[in-house]
Amino acid sequence: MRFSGLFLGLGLLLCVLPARAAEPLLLEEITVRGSGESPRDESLNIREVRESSARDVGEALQQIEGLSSVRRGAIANDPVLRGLQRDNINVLIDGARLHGACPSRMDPPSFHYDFAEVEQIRIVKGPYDLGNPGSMGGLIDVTTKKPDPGFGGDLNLTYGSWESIGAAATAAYGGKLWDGLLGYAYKYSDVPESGDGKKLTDVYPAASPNRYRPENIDSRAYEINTGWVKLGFAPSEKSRSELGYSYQEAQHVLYPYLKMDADYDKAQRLNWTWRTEKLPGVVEEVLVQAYWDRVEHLMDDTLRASSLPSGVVTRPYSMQTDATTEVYGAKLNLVTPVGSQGRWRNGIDFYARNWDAVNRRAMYVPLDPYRPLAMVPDVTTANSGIFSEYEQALSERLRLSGGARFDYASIDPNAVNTATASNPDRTFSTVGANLQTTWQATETVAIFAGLARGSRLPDAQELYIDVPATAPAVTWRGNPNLQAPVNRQADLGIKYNSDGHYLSGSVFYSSVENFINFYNASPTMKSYQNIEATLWGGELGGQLALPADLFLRGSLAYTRGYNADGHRPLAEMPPLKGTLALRYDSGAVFVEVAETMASSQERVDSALNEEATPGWATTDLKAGWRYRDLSLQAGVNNLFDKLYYNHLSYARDPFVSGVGVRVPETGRYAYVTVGYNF
Ligand SMILES: [Cu+2]
Repeated sequence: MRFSGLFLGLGLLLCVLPARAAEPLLLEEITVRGSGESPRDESLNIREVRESSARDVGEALQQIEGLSSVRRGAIANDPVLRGLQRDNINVLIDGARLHGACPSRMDPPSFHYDFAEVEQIRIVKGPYDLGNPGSMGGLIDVTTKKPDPGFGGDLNLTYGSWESIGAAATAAYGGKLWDGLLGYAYKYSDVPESGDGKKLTDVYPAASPNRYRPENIDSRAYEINTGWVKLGFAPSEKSRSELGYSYQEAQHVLYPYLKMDADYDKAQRLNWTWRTEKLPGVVEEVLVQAYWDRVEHLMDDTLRASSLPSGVVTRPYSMQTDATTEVYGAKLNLVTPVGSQGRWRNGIDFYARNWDAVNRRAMYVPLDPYRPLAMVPDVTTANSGIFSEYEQALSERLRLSGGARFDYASIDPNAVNTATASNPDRTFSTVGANLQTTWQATETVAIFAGLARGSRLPDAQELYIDVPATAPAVTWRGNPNLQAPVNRQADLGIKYNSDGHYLSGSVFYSSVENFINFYNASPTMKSYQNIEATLWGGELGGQLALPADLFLRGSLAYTRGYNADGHRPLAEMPPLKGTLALRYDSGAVFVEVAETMASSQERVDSALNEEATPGWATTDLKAGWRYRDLSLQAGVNNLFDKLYYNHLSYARDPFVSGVGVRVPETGRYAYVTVGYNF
């Protein structure tokens, strides 16, 4: 094994170099987790992101109980929160909306930035975020790094199996008046192998039109360059203005789960904020924000057998989708203190999103091959919202908060397609509200209860997508009459927190009126419908400091989804999943072994030909060492090279890229990371 040398090297270094005095970093984290966060709020800090060996933010988030992800290739994990995904949850960056362009979600929002930009990720489970429109199932908000005072920087280099490389460098200067930050990241990987030693691109039967052409089976899986810059200006200690820009270009991203691969994704983000804090007695915080982002995505089947030249295929591809999405938005938030115990937060916000996808297929109209078709017909969504929430401490131990949010939105398709005659402009009014209480019952036990209502807009794809096909092939068409779903949810949580350990448990029940469900409208038509759905479940998580610098961490999460109209399970629900990890951490050296287990998922949506998935368990091993500004880390994921399948990570009918073909998870993955921080 090519890594044995590196591990030996790491082992030698550990023996030779003096370890730094123990730093109770992990203990501090446990204390923060235990006391600072209510059971429905979670966060992932940069240490955990860095340590996770995950290839993107979506993958890193999986270590939080209640979060899982859909993966369609070697990268580009799409987060799922308590069984809800896509627009059912908000995935934001610095509070700004960022959407992917691909109608098959090859490029989910969290794909468009690099780890090295991230400081912290905040997660709100359930519809308790009123500060943004559309947090119907919850919120995942990524906070990017700010420069620390003085000169500083970071260098990180990861090398792993299948020639995977993750390299990132940032340089920053933080002055009294001005600060700035520059960053660059590069990611690359060949095609990973699954536990049976086969490439993920080598899963198709020899006769499948979706099989990779022989010369592409062993090609690169992705190559991504990201650059970013941030400028800060602080005219006083209490106010700061920040302007950030980032550009990311992904090339040659393979999606064995789908029928096409991405030629490129080009993502630009521009974000400006101005924040003033602590104007005595009047204002606790004022935030003004304006942002813009744009993603271009091109995918085709050039690498597959379906694009081999034939009577109809006269271009390098037989199908191609050229997609673009653009968002601009602004918000104004104001937090005012009320007495010594109250806090009143108000805000207005606006965003507009345009989404356009043009599809070209050789075989769609035989007499006019490659005729462009408005797949997502140049749709503009404009949303304006206003919210108000109030928090009051009733006693030292009891806090109460509540608020409401109103949104008005218009959605207008601007291009003509084969469904245009029935594509009306739509308007939506949505309401969100919640009532929450936290009761510190004893020194160590806190109880949380919440009632909330949240909503979201149907997206342009669910309303207007048009991919016509000649029967018996299946047409994929939006439903322009969809209503906005409304989630009514109840949450109960309990947290036990004592010196060096905590245990947190929560349960939720959610009833979604007009849940948007993908379904079989007829044997030759797939579309979207509003249904009544219920979801319930819970999470259990905890960390425990043991003697001799040992730490135990465990988590368990379950979600059950039910389609009350169809009297069957909801599609794409994660199975029961848990993790148990034991870690030795002296502050300078750590070693961790983690076992991740998922049960089988038998609850499937038969109407979408969803198949049951067997359970699995994998073992991950990692070790790290820190000396002054230098850190070294190595690990092996899926140590025993198990062949297994993630229930969520394959495309459902009709997008399933070959009858009966499922793409397994990756096999044994070994990596080494070197970090230098100054
Ligand atoms: Cu795509």
